Amino acid sequence: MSTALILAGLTLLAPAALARTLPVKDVSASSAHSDDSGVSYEAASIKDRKQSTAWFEGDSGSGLGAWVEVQLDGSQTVTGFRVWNGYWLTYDMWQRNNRAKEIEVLLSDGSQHDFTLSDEMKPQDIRFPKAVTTSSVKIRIKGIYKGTTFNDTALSELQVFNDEAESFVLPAGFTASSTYPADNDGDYEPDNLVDGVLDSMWCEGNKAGDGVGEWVEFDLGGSKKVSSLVMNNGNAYGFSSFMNANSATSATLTFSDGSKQQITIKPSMMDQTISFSPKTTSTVRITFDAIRKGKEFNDLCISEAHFLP
Ligand SMILES: [Ca+2]
Ligand SMILES: [Ca+2]
Repeated sequence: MSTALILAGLTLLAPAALARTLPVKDVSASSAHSDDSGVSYEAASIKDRKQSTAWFEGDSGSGLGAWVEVQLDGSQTVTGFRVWNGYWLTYDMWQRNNRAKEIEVLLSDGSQHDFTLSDEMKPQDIRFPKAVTTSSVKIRIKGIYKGTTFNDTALSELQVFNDEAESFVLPAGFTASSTYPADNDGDYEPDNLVDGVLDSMWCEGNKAGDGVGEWVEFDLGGSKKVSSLVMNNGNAYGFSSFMNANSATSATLTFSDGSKQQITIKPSMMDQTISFSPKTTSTVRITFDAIRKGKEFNDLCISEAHFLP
């Protein structure tokens, strides 16, 4: 991911990482594409917490001038946004469809900011030169990177940020016992646990095991209070994906003073909050003690996980 540096197994979130994700109330677009089988790539797909679903403009050309707009919860201070450029279903489909290059960002006060996106299948953080106050963020496509097969332009996901502290304990970095190697669907690095996206995940990469004994450790970037773990267990892309991969059913939390607590995890991809005895700690390691086996893949995946104070 563009927000991460990977150093000898330690994944660090970039220091300038955007901080608090702002809720989006509504999404609209100049047009949306429907394919021959009736599948629609509507504007709402840019805000559904899935990187594999996209808004596609439905104009007759390559999409120059097409726009998508998110409405925030009233007037907000905004410092930037994160965009998943192109169609992230698979790396192959990302290459075959257009990606946005030059974009014009229009705010509710009528101001306009121009940016150039890079042509890579990584979430991109875009910062305004200084904080802006706006109730909406409209992205108009001014230039494209051409796909190899199709002439439609896609954006898969968008998050809008300000610089206030995140509502959860945002980790400074991660270490993991093992990580599944990147493939045509993307990567499985532990920073996928805190990207707010349900179909990006950390998966353990121990070929011999089913996930029992594997661990992921959160570096909290200093001493912080934690009292619960919010999780989307397994592969939370959808029900069949969830059933196909391993999910966790119990784990041990190990804190920086060496103390431990055991937690029970529901084998469900839905949001769950697991409370434990509050602890002030600089690291939390989650070691998985038991799993529910998937039908197809014998790897343990976790889609989202973060600690609340
Ligand atoms: Ca999406
Ligand atoms: Ca995720």
